[in-house]
Amino acid sequence: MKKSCCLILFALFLSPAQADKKTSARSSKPVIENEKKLELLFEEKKTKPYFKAEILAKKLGAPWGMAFLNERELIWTERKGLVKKIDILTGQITVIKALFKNLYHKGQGGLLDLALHPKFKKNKRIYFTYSFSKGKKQTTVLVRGQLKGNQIINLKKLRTAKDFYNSGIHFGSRLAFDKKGFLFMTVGDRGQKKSAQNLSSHLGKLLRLDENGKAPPDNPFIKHKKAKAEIYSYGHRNPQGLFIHPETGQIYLQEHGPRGGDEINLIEKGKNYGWPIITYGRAYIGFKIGEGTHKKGMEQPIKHWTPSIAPSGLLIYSGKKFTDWKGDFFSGALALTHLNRLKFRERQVIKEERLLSSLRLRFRDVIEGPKGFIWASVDQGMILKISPL
Ligand SMILES: [Ca+2]
Repeated sequence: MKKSCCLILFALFLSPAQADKKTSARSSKPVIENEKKLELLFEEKKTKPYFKAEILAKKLGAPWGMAFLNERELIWTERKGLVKKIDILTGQITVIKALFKNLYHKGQGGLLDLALHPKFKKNKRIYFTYSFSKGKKQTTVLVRGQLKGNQIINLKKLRTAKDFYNSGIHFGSRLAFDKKGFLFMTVGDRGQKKSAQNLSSHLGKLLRLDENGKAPPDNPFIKHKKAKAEIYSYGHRNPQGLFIHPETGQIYLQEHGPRGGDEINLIEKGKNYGWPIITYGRAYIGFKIGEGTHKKGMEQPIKHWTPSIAPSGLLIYSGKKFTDWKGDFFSGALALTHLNRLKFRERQVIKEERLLSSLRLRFRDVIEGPKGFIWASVDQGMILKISPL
């Protein structure tokens, strides 16, 4: 009421021509009253492409997974169990009410990734993964809810990764939809190495699910009596990066190795990615794990890092803002605190660059926004915007 009175008074002070201009601008596109100027954190002016990193939001919890709801609003999870969104033009942050039952927020556990349903615009459905506790044990679960106003309603558990263990580590997990509408979900080995090779367990696997969390009938182990029907690939340690290429449909999964041996894998249906039988890493106390780096019937990564960078979110850039970076892989690095960039030719890395390493930030997630800027979240409680200079 007050606002409209002010607008009328304001309009009275304008000449008719000005008033018209104002009205037409308002009707064609909403006017942003206070477009927020972002705080500059870093400028790269030595090696091309020149770019800058600015702070979209700070003093947050640990932002884990992010997605754009539309061109203006970015939603994210925080590990302690919060969901928030921000208007990227005004900087206004809104807490989204959501209740994640039995959330285990300790060690590496907590609220993890989120993904919007491919038809989110119509159905407002959002999927989340989190660490779920039952007694003294925990596992990773998948839930789905609906965004209504500023809350998530009808939260329902769709999938519980079997089995439960008492361990604060290796929950995974990332979510990604493919073009056909199937949902891929990574689950870590929970520190139970052998589980990654055991097809009757969901641990150390990439799962392929329908929109209701069920195994589609063409999954690779659907007819295998003792195997979990949801499994798509196995032999993974702790996959915290997953990206499905929007054009080629190729699935890339990124996982933490032990000491050394972090990997990016190009995923094929039903294949074994080797953990813990083959790895380029060693145990933290130095002894050898498994049988070496290669074995028949087990897949090789397309990239591995020793020493470990501890890769988290994964993005293959396809936007228009950075033409030099088109097709490049961006990985958030936690332990070695940088944004990792890889350029591939065929399946060979021809260039690796460690961006923003002087900031010493634990990069958790990295996504491309609708306009081609790159957005990264860091465990220090910030979300950054990366744009060309
Ligand atoms: Ca492997």
